[in-house]
Amino acid sequence: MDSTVTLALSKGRIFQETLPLLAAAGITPQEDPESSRKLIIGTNRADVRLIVVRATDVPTYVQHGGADLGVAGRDVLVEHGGEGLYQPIDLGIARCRMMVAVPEGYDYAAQVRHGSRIRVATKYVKTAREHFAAKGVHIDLIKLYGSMELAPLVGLADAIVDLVSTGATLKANRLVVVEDIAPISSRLIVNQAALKTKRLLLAPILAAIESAVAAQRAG
Ligand code: PRT
Ligand code: MG
Repeated sequence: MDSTVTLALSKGRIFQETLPLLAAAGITPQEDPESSRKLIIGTNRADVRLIVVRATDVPTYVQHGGADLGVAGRDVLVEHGGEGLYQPIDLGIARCRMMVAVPEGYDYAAQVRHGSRIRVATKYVKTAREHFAAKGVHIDLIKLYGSMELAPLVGLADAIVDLVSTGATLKANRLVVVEDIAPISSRLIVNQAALKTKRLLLAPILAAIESAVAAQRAG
């Protein structure tokens, strides 16, 4: 039986904010993915390794057993659908909000009142579909892979659905929030089969991360 644990992470904020939680579980990466080109990173523990993948690929790796554990934003998990994943812990990291935003001069409320079709650009297609369907607003969805903020500025869309943390990006592009869809944070996700077959290895790691999260929350 495979006696190693593989944790999938994305570079950037998720990696940085997961580090202290791993430290609490006694796990220290041997390299920094920002400076290393390695995609598999060893840790101080011979039986624990990290893999570095795109944020949107984390649930896919964990679902199919390419990794036993992963850290992914709720935004990414909603789009993935969550099949094959156990999602035991809200880590409370990489916090932001999923929002609807429009250009400063666009009268969103009036368009909604008149029952107009609204052109919405987003990377979060499922989230957007569900949000506007629940409101009974008809939309034309334009799928993008990044820089959603640009779409309304060049007439590609009337509105965007995107993540906002400080609001600086919206402000710099003269966009304003018109709806707050949901708060977002990252969760620890676990491959459902690994949870059984690697229980002895995984249980102490999950418990340590869970108490580190509780301690962080208590301040
Ligand atoms: O960047 P890349 O294309 O490689 O992938 P990614 O954007 O999927 O990864 P990454 O590392 O940027 O984001 C990983 C996770 O962090 C996301 O899935 C979210 O759960 C979470 N997170 C938290 C954020 C933000 N805050 C955030 N502000 N993800 C993205 N942003 C972007 C947002 O899309 C917008 O373009 O930052 C911009 C807004 O920031 P403010 O501070 O100007 O409001
Ligand atoms: Mg990004």
